[in-house]
Amino acid sequence: MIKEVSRAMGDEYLDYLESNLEREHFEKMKDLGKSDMNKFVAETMLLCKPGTVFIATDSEEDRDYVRRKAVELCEETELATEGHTYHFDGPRDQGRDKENTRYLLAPNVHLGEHINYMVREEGLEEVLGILDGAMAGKEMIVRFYCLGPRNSVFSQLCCQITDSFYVAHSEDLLYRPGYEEFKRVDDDVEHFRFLHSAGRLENGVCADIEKRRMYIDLEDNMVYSANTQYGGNTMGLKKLAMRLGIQKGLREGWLTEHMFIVGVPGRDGRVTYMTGAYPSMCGKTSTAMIEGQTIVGDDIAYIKKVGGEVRAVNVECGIFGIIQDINPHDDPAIYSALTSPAEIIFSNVLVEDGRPYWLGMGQELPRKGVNYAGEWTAGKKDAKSKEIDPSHKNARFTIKMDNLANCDPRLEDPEGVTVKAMIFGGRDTDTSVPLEQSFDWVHGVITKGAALESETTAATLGAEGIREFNPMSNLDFLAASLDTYLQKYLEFAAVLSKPPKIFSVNYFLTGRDGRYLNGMLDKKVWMLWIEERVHDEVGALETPTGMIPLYKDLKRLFESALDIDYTEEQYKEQFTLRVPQQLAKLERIEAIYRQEWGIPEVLFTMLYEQRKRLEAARADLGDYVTPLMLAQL
Ligand code: SPV
Ligand code: MN
Repeated sequence: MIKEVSRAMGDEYLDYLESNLEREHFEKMKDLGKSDMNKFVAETMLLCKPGTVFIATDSEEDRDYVRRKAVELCEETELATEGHTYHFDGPRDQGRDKENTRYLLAPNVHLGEHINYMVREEGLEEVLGILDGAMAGKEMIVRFYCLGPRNSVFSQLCCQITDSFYVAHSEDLLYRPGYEEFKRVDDDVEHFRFLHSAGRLENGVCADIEKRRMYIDLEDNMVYSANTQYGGNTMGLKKLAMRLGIQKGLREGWLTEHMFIVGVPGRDGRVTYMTGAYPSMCGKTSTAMIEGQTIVGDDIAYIKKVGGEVRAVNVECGIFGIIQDINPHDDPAIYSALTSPAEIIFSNVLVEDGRPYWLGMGQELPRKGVNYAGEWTAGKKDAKSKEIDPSHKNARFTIKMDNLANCDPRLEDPEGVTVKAMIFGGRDTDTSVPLEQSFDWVHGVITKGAALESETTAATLGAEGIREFNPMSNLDFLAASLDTYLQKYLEFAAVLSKPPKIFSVNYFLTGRDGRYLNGMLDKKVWMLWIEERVHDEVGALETPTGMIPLYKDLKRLFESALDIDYTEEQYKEQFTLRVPQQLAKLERIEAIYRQEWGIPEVLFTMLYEQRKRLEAARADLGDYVTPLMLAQL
């Protein structure tokens, strides 16, 4: 086991590397000059027993090697357009596996009802056992990256070891190179380490899926991932690093959030930056890509207080985005990027004749091709007699941000961008209005963030369409108990004279006939309203749950932004307060927090006050309260 080896080897890791690495690779480790990294690489070699080892620097040559090997080893296949490749994960490996993703904790540490964890010693024994010899006959790749812009207070150094060239290639597109950055910093700078092995492969996919494990060792800033290929389980720097980032942020007084960052255009050429947290597959990337805006990030943000302001950076510099429903009408910017020559990996799409196809792409799909389930023809069924979609709902694309025409010029700004608004959104078919501002920071953190619910999607394995509690859209990644997370969140902006304003959005509200009440493009109007609201340029109507837009402002914005005649009837239906549903939600949320320990009392006070306001509105105006009724009060 890693621990025993380290005791036996004392300071001799570099000697071990010298004897066991090819000269060229040994020189790279020697030049790096980091004893912790020597130890990590040597111990992983002893544990995983790879056939060969490739140490990658930031050089174009090394990036090229990774790209080439991914194709040579058939982890990726070239498509007709230059730079495009595709990759398939196994049929049972198409999303994040929440059940087998666990924190490893000391026996006396508990993180509450909603977080998956196990005793550290047991978890380590199990996962190290699985990884023992896992790279036999394979090449082990060692990659150094930097989360956040380089040379910044936000920079977080990471080392990824993997035996998958697809994983290494994806991370090369998604993260900033970090070899030179590692070289530059002191030996004791905190870093995150990730070890992944796809394990035994059969026909190019993981053969031992039942031994799929993602174990996060919070004590050691280290994550183990085995017997899986799907990006969300394997790319250490994505959701696995997010957990280590959450832990570090809570310790140091900053936030790691499941948020996009966008620049929204306003009057006189100003750009207002906002962040938004939505669970996976709820419109986060498409909101970040709205036409006219500039994108800083689509998935993960580090958020810090700098000089009395809230500032954010994109942890990543690429997108691992959902491809379904990207078409020239709804997402012209991404569609155009995905159909132009550039370095792009398509995963779990349908491929026919060298071209990628996906559901909702705005054209008819071929009736045959190849997908993650093998040769595919329309109507093909799986072992459970369920029809196999041509492309998986969680099929993805991986692309560097700077390939996008709307990439924000401040993506690499070491100071980040100033956040004026934070938005929380979920997949909620029956309760919340499409857009609402909270009364203030505390009301927003609690009733918009901590009370967020959303229906499950194909981004994680398991049933879809089930309403789940998902505070800040971050529940899957929380590396702390809910009480600690909430307390720190509330405190984060308490000292600021102008904290970001908090909003909620809901793109999925349905009417009585079950049809969505909003079009895919309406979110552009919501973003523009938020932009004006942040600058106090529009009024709002107070409701028991927050502040909603006035009809006249939405009418103006629908017309100017989308050339749509937004009717009063639509406004009324969309913005009617559904009191019974709101009350039921409060009850659900309160019951959840009552099960936890140490939840800040203010949460219960806020929920209680909201309930009282709703009950008063119901007594005066009935179950369904239109904006007009409220305006006439
Ligand atoms: C998500 O599911 O939230 C994603 C993709 O952004 S994954 O890498 O699977 O986390
Ligand atoms: Mn995500």
